[in-house]
Amino acid sequence: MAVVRVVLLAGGVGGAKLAEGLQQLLGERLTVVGNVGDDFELWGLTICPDLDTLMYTLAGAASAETGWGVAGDTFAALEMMARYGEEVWFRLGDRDLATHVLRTALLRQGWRLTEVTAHLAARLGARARLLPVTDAPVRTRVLTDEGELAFQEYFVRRRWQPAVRAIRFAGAEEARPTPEVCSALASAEAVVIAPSNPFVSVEPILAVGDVRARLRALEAPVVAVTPIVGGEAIKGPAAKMCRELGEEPSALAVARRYADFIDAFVLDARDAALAPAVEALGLRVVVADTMMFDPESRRRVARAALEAVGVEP
Ligand code: FO1
Repeated sequence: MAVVRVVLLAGGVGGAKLAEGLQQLLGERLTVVGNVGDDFELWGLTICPDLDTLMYTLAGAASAETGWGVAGDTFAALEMMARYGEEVWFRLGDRDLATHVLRTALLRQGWRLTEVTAHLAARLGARARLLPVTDAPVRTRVLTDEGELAFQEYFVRRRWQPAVRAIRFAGAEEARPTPEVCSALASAEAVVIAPSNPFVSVEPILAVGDVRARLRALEAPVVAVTPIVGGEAIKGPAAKMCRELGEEPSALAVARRYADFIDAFVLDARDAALAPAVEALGLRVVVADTMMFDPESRRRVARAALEAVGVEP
């Protein structure tokens, strides 16, 4: 049987569910390229929330309640930080903390983020390959009606309440996708765009160097799975951001944002009426139930995405 290699571009929680579904079908033939725009530094530690969410989910170690962090984690270190008078709005668990301590130590020894991520993910037991899109620092900055905020300040501290006026990815233009990302894309039979937030999870990946141009030039088909169903985000602020940035929140709006580099689009069954409008963008449409709440439904959505680009796992 031919070896099928698939690359998934993904943000955090929503992307991780599809990553896990694809991993069930493809195992090590799956490469997941993660967003680093929401990375930040806290107490001298390098924190990579989306890479960690992907890693914990692929390794079966993610918290089922939140989708991020480690299952069964405790917060003793954070309680101690609070006693020292530190702000503790970012809930770093004790086990999760070990990830950040080790990552930071290895980076200080000169490892690339790509190498650190591969090491941690392999030791935890992820089967798919996990790659940061770049080893260079890229930081998502959200311009709101309360001024410009670092991504986690906007997302976690302010619970995505300030109205968004614009978003920029500091460092993305100068950053380059890693050689590992470039060769994974070049040898992929298909590329899948996860149902992650287009504005702050997928676009910071596309904004790194020439990633978007590479996808546009790719011979292999590219398919995106909708993150918006019935005009609402499956999770998080995607629909709210859409409205604040002057767009109608819909799966069609997402398909339009990606139309220059995708070939196919997976619509949710509840949005089946949008199929002709998405097809009019020149895209092949597959209509499926896109809800992912257990291993079986994750596998089902993964299958729909592969079917949309004619890949048989
Ligand atoms: N998200 C929250 O809403 N609150 C938190 O306290 C929080 C802590 C956290 C710790 C580690 C980690 O890897 C992720 C964490 N997240 C938290 C999730 C995260 O920051 C966002 O979901 C992503 O950055 C958006 O994709």
